[in-house]
Amino acid sequence: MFSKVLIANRGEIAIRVMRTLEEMGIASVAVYSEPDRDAPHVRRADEAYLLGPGPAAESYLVVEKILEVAKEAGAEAIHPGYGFLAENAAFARACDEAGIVFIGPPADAIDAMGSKTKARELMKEAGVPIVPGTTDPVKDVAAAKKVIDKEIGYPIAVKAAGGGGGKGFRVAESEEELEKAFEGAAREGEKFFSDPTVYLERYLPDPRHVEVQVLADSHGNVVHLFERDCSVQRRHQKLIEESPAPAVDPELRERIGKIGTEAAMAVGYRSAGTIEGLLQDGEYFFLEMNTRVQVEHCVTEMVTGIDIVREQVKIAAGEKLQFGQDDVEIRGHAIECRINAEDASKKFAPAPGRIGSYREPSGPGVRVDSGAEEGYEVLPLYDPMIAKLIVWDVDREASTRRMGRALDEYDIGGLKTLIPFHKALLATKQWQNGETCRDLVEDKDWLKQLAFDPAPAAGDGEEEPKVARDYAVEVSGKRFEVKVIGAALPNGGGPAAGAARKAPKRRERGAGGGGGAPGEIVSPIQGTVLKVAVEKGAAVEEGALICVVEAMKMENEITAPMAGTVEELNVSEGGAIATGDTIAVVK
Ligand code: MV4
Repeated sequence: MFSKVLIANRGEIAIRVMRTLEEMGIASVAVYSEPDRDAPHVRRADEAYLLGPGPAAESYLVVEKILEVAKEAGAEAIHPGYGFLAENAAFARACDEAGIVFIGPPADAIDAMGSKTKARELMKEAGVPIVPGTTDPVKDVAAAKKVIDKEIGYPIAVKAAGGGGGKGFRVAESEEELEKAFEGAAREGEKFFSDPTVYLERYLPDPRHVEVQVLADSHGNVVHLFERDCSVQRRHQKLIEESPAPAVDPELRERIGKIGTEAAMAVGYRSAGTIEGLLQDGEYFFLEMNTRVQVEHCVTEMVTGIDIVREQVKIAAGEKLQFGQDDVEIRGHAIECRINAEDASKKFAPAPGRIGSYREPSGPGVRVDSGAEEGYEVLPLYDPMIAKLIVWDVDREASTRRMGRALDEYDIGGLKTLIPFHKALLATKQWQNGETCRDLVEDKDWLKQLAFDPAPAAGDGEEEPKVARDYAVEVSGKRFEVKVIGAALPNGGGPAAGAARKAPKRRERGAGGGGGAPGEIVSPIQGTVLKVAVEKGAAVEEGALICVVEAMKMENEITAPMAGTVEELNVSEGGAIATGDTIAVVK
């Protein structure tokens, strides 16, 4: 098993992965962008390293930098989370070449499923039912007209071959709309995936989005963890997910589960993956495969009791699945609501900003996977999903009630979130009848009732004066936490700012504000004393080296806060030291 894993992601999923790693006794390495310096995922990790500026293209997507950090930190594996590099075959290959385990599928499986036409062809060959349509790209509108007239008919779905998740997806109700749909899909494919290739599918009028979670190890074992229904979505953004799917009975469950495992076997899959499909009138069609852990994996964890991330890590380490298909049981019903910083009454417009008050729901059957906290700023740079609220109860009705209760308990002040939308949607007849709610999420009048009152701004700059303050410092791009004890400086910069100005290289930790006795040097970190530079009774200059403490493989110099005599010295070379210990007293 690995001893240290890097998480190439941010927010709730980075924290989600770290939780599992901690339970497995594996150290976690976070990476972060400049605006994420103080983000919860950074503080949650055992170590953290700066990648670069805010834009993902300069930080979370920089393959070389991430691999460099993994090597420097000594991480044996990388978990990509979802989004960013999770389905980037080149990244998976670069990890292989660098001798670092990519916690995910083989790069070839990512490639095979990344091309939607190739995936359809593979699935067709494997006997997996696909939505009727083409498995080859369609070169132009004239060619499209031909196949539609001969084989598929209208309405037709035009989809980008490099697409997925609804990007590059257009519908033509009739031949008149074909050209526009074709060009729209091609343009979007070019824009998002640098590939204007499109293919055609019969457009199903009112399907349900039903997907199957699979796990495959490197010893040929494949199991499925049943299905999730993700039909409540808007502009292809899933909003609510649940397991089991309301429209799936035990017989259909077994059938689509088998489709899932067969699809995984057909691509030589390994790790956790999802087979997305459409369910229409009891017929199930393969749509695409997601070769990553998904946002909505949690509902499956709640009904099966299986930690999907833990299985991913074990599989990546070469372990065998410890259970077979017959051991997997589905129990009760789980629902997930995505808590996005968005305003549903304004076409789900992103609503970034600073969170004021923040209180998470808890109690029986409630799980919150969050990347936010009080004072956290939701940045327009990244995904507006700040948390996921997941509940479990014995059945769909009880689970819905529990979700309502948990949403009521959830207090997020200072910005607009989807909490009111979720409350309203779960209260509708459509949801209670297990409908897809497709019209509802587009219904302007219905959404208008969710308008927010003009909210007072979050109380900025009203922080209480603190005796102890936590600061983050970066040394060669690696992040350390420093607790500085003492009152903040009147200029508001805080003791660390002053210390940093005075001694850019030799940081004066724990000495800045003179907390406790003046001249008392308190250890800001936990570690091992590598070197003691002074003797008891020695005269020292301000800024003189007292000792060197090694923590997290970095050497930290502890210096004298003022000139004087070393009256007390409590450290010796090779000794252990804890945060808050008095190292020495200089008078
Ligand atoms: C479809 C479809 C109808 N026919 N494909 C693709 C991406 C995913 N976000 C939804 N997608 C759809 N693909 C064909 N051939 C309808 C959808 C669809 C949908 C499906 C189930 C539940 C809700 C949906 C909302 C929008 C689009």
